[in-house]
Amino acid sequence: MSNSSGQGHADRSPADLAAEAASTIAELSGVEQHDIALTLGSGWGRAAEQIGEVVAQIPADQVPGFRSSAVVGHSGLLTSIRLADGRHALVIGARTHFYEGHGVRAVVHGVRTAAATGARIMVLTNGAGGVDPRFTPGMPVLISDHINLTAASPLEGATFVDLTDLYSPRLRMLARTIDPQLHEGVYVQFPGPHYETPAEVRYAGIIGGQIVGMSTALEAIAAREAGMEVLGLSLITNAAAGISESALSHEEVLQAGRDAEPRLAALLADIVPQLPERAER
Ligand code: 8IG
Repeated sequence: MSNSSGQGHADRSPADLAAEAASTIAELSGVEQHDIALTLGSGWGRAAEQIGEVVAQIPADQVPGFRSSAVVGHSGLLTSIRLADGRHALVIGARTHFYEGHGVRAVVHGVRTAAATGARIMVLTNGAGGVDPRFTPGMPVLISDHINLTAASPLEGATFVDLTDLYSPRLRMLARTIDPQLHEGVYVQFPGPHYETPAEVRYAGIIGGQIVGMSTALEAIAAREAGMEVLGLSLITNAAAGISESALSHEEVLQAGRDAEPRLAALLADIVPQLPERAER
C-alpha cells in the first residue's frame, strides 16, 4: 500500500477527497445537495428504487476515492433519488470493507462523501449473523449500539468524538413506530473476512453483542464525526457460527438476502420519507 488510504490519493486529506467526490456527484447527478444518505448492504439493495424517483445512477469508479466493489452482490453504483417531498437521498451501493485492506480512510470515504453532499442523516444497513437466538435469518434488526473489534478507528489524531447515543434513539423510535415488530441489538464488528469461530461468537455474546458483522461500526463513527445522525439496520442472514447446527456459506447468506429483499425495501421505503429534516445531536 502506497499511502494510508491505499488509493493513490496521498496528497489529499480525507475531507478534501470527500469534498471532491461530493462535487463530482453534484455535477453528474445535477443534484446540488442531498439530505439523507443510505449505504445498502447484503439484502438491502432493492430498496433504492422504492424510496423515490431515481434521478441518476453513477458508477462508483467515476467518483474520486471510490472503487467498484469486490464482493458479489454489491452493486458499485451511487444513486441519487428524489423523495416525494422534494428532498434528495444518496444511495451508496459501493461499500469498501475493512477486510479489503485498503485502510480505514477507504472504508469511511462513502460516509464522508455523503456528509460533504449535505446529508445530515446516515442510514447504514448490512447483512449480519445472529448471536441472539431470537434473531433468525430474514429478520431485520435495529442496531442500538456497537462494539468495534477491528482495533481501528476512522478518526486520526487527537479527535475525541462522543459516541453516546451514536445510533439515534429518536430514529430508532421512528423505525419502531413504522414496524413495531423490530427488535434491537448491539452490533459487533469483527475485522473478517472469515466468519467467527463458535468460541468467538460466544465471546461476542458475553461482552454484550447480539449481532455480528464486518462493517458499519467504523462508518457510524465517521458519520458521527461528520455531525450526522445515524440509523443502523441489520438483516440477519444467518445464525452466527455455533448458534445453529449448520455451517455458514456465503451462498446461503446471499439467498437469505434475496428472500428478504422485498420486505426490507418496503421497510426502508416507509422509513426514509419520514426521516426528519435536520439532524439532532
Ligand atoms: I451476511 O455470521 C454476514 N456477515 N462477522 N459474521 C460476521 N459477518 C457476517 C456474518 C456473520 N453474516
